[in-house]
Amino acid sequence: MRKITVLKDGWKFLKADIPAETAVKYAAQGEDVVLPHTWNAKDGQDGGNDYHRGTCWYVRTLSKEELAGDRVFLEINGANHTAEVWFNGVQIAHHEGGYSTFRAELTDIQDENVLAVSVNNADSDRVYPQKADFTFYGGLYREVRIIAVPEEHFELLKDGTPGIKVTPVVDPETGTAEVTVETWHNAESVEITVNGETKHVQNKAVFTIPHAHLWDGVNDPYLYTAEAKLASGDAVSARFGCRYYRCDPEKGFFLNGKSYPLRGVSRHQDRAGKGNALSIEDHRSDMEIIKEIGANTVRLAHYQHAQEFYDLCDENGIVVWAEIPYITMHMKNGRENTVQAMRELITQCYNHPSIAVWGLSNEITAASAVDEDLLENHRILNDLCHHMDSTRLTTMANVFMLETDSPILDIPDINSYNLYFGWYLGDLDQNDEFFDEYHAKYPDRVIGFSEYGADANPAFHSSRPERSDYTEEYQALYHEHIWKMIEDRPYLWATHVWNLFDFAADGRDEGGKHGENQKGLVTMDRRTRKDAFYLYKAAWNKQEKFVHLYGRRYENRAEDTTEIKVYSNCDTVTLFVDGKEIGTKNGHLVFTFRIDLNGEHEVRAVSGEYTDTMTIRRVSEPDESYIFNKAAGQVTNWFDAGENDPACFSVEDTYGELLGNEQTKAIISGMMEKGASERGDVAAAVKDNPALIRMMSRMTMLSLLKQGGADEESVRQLNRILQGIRK
Ligand code: GCB
Repeated sequence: MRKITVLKDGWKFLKADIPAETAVKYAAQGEDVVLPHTWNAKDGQDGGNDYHRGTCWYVRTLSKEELAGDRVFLEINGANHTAEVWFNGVQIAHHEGGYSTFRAELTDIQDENVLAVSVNNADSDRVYPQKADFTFYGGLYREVRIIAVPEEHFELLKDGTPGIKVTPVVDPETGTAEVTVETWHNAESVEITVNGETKHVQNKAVFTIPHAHLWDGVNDPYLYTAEAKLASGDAVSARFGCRYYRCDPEKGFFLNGKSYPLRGVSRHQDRAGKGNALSIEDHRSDMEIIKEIGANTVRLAHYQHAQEFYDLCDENGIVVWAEIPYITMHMKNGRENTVQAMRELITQCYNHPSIAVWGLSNEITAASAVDEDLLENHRILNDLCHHMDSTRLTTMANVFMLETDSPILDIPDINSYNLYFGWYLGDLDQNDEFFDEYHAKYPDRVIGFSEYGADANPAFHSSRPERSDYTEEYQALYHEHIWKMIEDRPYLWATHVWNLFDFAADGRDEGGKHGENQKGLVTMDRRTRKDAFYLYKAAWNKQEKFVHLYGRRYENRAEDTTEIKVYSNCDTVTLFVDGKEIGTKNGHLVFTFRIDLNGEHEVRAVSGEYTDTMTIRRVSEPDESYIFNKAAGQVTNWFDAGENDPACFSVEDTYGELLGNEQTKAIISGMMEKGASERGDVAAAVKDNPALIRMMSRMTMLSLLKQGGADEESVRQLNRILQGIRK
């Protein structure tokens, strides 16, 4: 028999970079902590990019009884980024990579034993991630377990393997699934059972399931179980799904032979106040929100997530993009770490039917050149994926600046781009144009939309939403555009909103919040669903009919008439103001009305039995609390360019023109540097990317400043300086 004990409490935590003996000696002075735990739950979420990154210790005593068993293993499911494990004064493990499971055997067990684990999230030039737009919470933030097994047992050490590998291959013609089950153990023979049939083999058995019950995404995520047992009593099992899929460059994703456009969201593993130390209830509640919005796919960014979450995806039919933290900046010493992370990801996640693709990297060319070392790293990872798994496709998420003829795009099986036109840079239409051009140029390549989004703080509102104003209304407008863009391009194999949830990026300081990326459709505490959430819910959720009034937090409006929008998956919506019927609209997802404002009004949207009500009121002056950038927000026509002397430089010149003159270049470079640093580490690292500079060069300085949230006075000031320099 196998006995699993979860080591939840009894830990002492020491926030000190000290030798193992010292940690053990002074453990009693440490803080009592309960796992899962991160030491960055607060300082990793409050901005300033100053959260504690270093070595900390977790120490626990273990009695002989807790370690009873013929062979005893320690399992750590996530220690970010690097861990060393000491048992009774001897180092028994060193693990690099903060998101995967690893194990070590505990030997020489005494009556009283001491386990000491050091975890380190400091800078490194070999362990990913180092440059990325999220907080690298340090800690033992997932379960730590003791696994006691008989002498004869299934393999536990190799890359955190589950000891059992199930490969179902479905024949589309007959619906028959051929299921290969492989196991690893130190025994002569194993008993393997699948679908009521049992075989005794050395380590590998093939089963045939006629008319297999398919794992059919959200429609019917049916799971089978494979069980393996040794004579000693040690047993392992794995759930699996019978399914097949393909990607068509013209028609997108097909699941089990039927068109199944993948439309969904991305997720980071963190929460307000908790960091990455999540409970199973946190995982479940995230899954409930994914189901509520009606997504059929999730990109589990930017690293391996908890096994519990992949399980939830299996159970709920959510197709997963799984990836390793090879992100933003290629490190020449990091190759081994990427290979190990990919080996562990595939070994540990192989059996999950929800996973459709392995992601090789994310925006890796943002802060690195496409050179031979980077290409070779990708080829090695791509080959490794195919070698370890012949059933899944590889992909990568490319940064918008990557030229579409880059040789890196030839490496993975299918392509994807992260585009933020209409947020960081450029206009919304550029998203449409990008895909149209790509698809026309490469009609045989499969392309997807791996990230898009716009930040919104639900405190900020406007009737004239603009890019970079951080209003809920701009975010909604942005997504209305993108949703339509996607609808018109069925060839996109998958699309993932960045992000379902706001998440911590301690280096950020923008949009009225410190340390948060606010592109979420839901706030980091999961309490507020921003308006854009309901646009997608209307588009995707076929089960739960609803009407949602947009703008409920935009209560005070300084205008005579105002727009009322309703997001709904019903066909008809009727609007009432103060009980009086205003009108009925037939439509699809977005229903727009205009009403007069004079005083306080109760607005009610109704479709059959579904209804939503809000209160808004006419105010004489704009409500200041709704404006993020107060200085810029107050000015409607905030810069009158007519006065400029064309013989001299001005903010109306393009960024490129200003970079072309030594004097003006010196002036604007400092300003741009400051702007980038407010958007965190990544923006600061990316700002010198030549392709980005090329794109920005075509934009006027005025539009770049506006986008960066510059106030009117500093724009005028800069303009005065530039006007003093002759062209
Ligand atoms: C990206 C990155 C993601 C960031 C996002 C953003 O392209 O892949 O990690 O969080 O942009 O919000 O800037």
